[in-house]
Amino acid sequence: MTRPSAPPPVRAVTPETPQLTVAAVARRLGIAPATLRTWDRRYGIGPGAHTPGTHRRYGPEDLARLEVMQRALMAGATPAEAARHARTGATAPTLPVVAEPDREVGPDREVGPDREEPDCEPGVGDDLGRPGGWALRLSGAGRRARGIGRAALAMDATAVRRLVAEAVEAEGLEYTWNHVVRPVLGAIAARWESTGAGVEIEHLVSEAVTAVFSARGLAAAERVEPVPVRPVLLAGAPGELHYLPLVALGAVLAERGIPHRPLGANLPVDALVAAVRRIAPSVVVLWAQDPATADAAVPAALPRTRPRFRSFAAGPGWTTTPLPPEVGRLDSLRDAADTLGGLLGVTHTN
Ligand code: B12
Repeated sequence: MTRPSAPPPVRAVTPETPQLTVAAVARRLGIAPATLRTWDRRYGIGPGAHTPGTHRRYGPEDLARLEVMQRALMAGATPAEAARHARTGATAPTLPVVAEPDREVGPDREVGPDREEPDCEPGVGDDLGRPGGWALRLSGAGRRARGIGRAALAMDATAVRRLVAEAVEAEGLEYTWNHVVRPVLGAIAARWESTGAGVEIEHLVSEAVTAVFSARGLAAAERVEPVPVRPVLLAGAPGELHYLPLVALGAVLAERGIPHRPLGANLPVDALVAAVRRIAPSVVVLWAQDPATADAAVPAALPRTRPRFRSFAAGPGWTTTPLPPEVGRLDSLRDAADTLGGLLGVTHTN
């Protein structure tokens, strides 16, 4: 029996090689079909074998190049930089987001040859400048938020998590929460409001942020000498599924050495009461995002314990709910961390 003289080339384009349409590739990357056409026209990142007058079809190598381009965009490159990167065939972009701190890269620094480029201005992934559709409107946000927006639209959970972790590492928890995570969440919510689409993206980003902030809090708890005070209890009000801000608060408290017990979203009243009895906290913080879950009966149901604890209502839901004077209000991550730190005698300089 004779053996074939050489194995067939691995990436040869044969009639069986999958050739994807513009729509299929756009779906896969989470970008607008118009953006794909723009990348082709403007940067030459298109199907290798496209003849004018015929439908574009993308093969595996074209797709690989687009993925390099997209990774570069997620890392904060402009489309022109990302395209250069993709054309040179590099696989692991080393991009300015590492060299340039996010806080120095305002929107003005991002203008230039790509200013009119519809694939990134004014919304990430926007093809027509309309709210909703493919877009996440992040025009005032920095490179990190825009990169996370792109990764989120592509539903690339690993990239979202990595980019959030990089932001925390470089900029710290508070900055990342206020200037990277919140703008992305706001943009996702705006897209949902105008299109009704994207709850899955909201979930994906929430999971990634929770994972990164929780891991950071855990690492801090092992590194930072704990302050000898009773713990802070963090809970989402009954019926309330929003809890991310308390995840952020938990991580910040851990960095300040303040022990806390995170009890998650939607904690039933009887469970909250049982937790207060068992933990004997110094402070209880109750998050309500929605006025419908901001029920004054919940803080009122908390048992009177000795030693006593202070309770705080946090989140926009409580804004219109009348609360007894002994229940304080917390307005922001900084306000919450500083107020609790002050109460517990933990001073923090920043
Ligand atoms: C992430 C998210 C989710 C996640 C929550 C995951 C989690 N583990 O928390 C999931 C997917 C579960 C979810 C579900 C829903 N959500 Co939702 N969600 C959001 C989103 C995008 C962010 C929420 C958040 O963390 N906000 C906190 C910060 C980011 O809000 P902010 O306005 O920037 O900050 C203000 C304050 O909160 C304060 N602040 C900021 N950070 C901190 C930190 C601390 C410690 C403190 C004290 C204060 C503070 O400062 C700001 C000034 O007020 C918001 C949109 C948004 N931008 O808030 C919608 C939003 C809250 N959701 C909304 C809705 C409608 C829903 C759903 C009903 C349907 C849906 N879209 O999926 C469900 C069910 C909710 C329920 N029954 O509880 C609406 C609420 C509308 C309303 N009633 O007011 C919003 C506003 C989206 C929208 N524009 O329509 N959601």
